[in-house]
Amino acid sequence: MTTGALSLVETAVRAGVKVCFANPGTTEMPIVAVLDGVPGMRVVLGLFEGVCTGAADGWARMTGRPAATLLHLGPGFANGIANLHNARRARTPVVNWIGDHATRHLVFDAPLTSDIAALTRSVGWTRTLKTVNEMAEASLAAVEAALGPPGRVASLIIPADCQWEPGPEPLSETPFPKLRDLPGSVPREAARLLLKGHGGILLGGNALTARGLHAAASVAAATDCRVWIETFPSLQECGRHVPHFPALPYFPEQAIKALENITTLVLAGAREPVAFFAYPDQPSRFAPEAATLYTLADPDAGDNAVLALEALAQELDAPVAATSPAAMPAFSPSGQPLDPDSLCRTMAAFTPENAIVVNEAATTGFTWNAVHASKAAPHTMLFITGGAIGQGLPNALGAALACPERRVIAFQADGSGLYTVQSLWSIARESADVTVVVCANRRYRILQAELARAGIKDPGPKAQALTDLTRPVIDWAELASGFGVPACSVHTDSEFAGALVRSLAESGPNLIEAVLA
Ligand SMILES: Cc1ncc(C[n+]2csc(CCOP(=O)(O)OP(=O)(O)O)c2C)c(N)n1
Repeated sequence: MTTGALSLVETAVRAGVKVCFANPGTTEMPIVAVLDGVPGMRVVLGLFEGVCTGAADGWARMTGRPAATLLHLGPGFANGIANLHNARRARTPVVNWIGDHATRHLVFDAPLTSDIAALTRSVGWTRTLKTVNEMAEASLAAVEAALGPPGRVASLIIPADCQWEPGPEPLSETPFPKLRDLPGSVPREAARLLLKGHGGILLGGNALTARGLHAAASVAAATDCRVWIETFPSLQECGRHVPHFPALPYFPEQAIKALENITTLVLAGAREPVAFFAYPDQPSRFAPEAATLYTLADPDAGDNAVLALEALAQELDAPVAATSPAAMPAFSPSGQPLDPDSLCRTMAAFTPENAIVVNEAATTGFTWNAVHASKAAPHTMLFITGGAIGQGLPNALGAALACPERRVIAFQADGSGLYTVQSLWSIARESADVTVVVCANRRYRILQAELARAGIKDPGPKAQALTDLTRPVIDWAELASGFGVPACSVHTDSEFAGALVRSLAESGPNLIEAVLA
């Protein structure tokens, strides 16, 4: 019998959804029961909903196709919301299937009843099913909504009776996102503005492929403009083979300084740059007030930023910019205790070609982006877009399952990694090719910097306690082996180099705790 659950799942598979990261409960059992009958759907258990949502985000960033999550009512969804927030900011397509009580049961306000739609609406598109007859059509509608463009988080709230009753035949459609075509007047105007001099381009969103970066380099060569990359990109091609542009700095005073001489800022796949946080006596906007902001490709309208940059280069008759690949960094370990710079330098020397670097290394990750990523072999970087920490390890899981032929390096700050540390178990269970590098500075270093910026030169014991991760020291190697991931701890660049080379030579997961002095 085709149940509503089967209509839902089979329609999603035919629409191109190939994986479901799940943490189900009783209200999702009819869906769980049909999964074995749907061969095209891989199912992965996450031990916390933030693992499921972050893994779906990682999968979708790498494939451009939505992954599904299966979550248990309002509380289960709420546990996954931080990484859905990150997915929303990255414009990643994700489809959530959230079970709810059977419609007749809702009136009794049983213990797990809550306003699920109030939660789902905060991160995107929402539809609450009323009857089983909708199950196939709603499943397809959710995939279409997720694909956009722009990509978004789409949630279906599915009462248990809609899952278990006899359902409609599955639909057989595979939707594809249709990016918006730009009129020729848009690159023409951007060219005119940039030719006036003192121009800048801010790249973001889908501009950060090799093609987009090369087109931006051509435009820069033809107009003498500066180019920056948005501070928190969702996905960026990096390495010696592509032109290197700096990220717009994180702290307002540095970003404002970087843009101070700009009279035009062309936005290519990026929004207007604003401060992550407001500070007393600091403006929120980064570009000078008198500067013209011109949108070449709007990421929220689903514009193709690569084609827009190429059209701009053509408009300028800009020759293809010659890129001289950065030199392979000479690496000779010093045997000294690791610091962020030597850790990143060592990693750059050994990052394998075509790797995926999931960068949630926080302050160490900024050093990687600013100095070292451009010297490494060609790789793809996923970054934390929405600022909600706990994205890195689940993203690495999703990316590794999406691209089994590529090595994933989960470049992970220790504090952030502990939010979704259960990801290690799913990584082990799925034998994912993930090398986790934990930057163990044993503190919330960025928050210590923020305290100093707030003028607290000598934090008291309470402020200190809130940014310190010792007492007790967290033993990452023990944690990892508890979750089934082989692990070691290193203290010097030579030890780190050895451990990294060994890990990359083996299939399956591995964790290296890199203890920072
Ligand atoms: C979900 C969420 N909770 C809390 C924060 C606030 N926060 C920002 S960074 C940070 C800790 C960063 O420490 P760590 O990950 O160890 O990196 P480090 O700064 O030491 O490099 C915290 C708690 C946040 N951004 N997101």
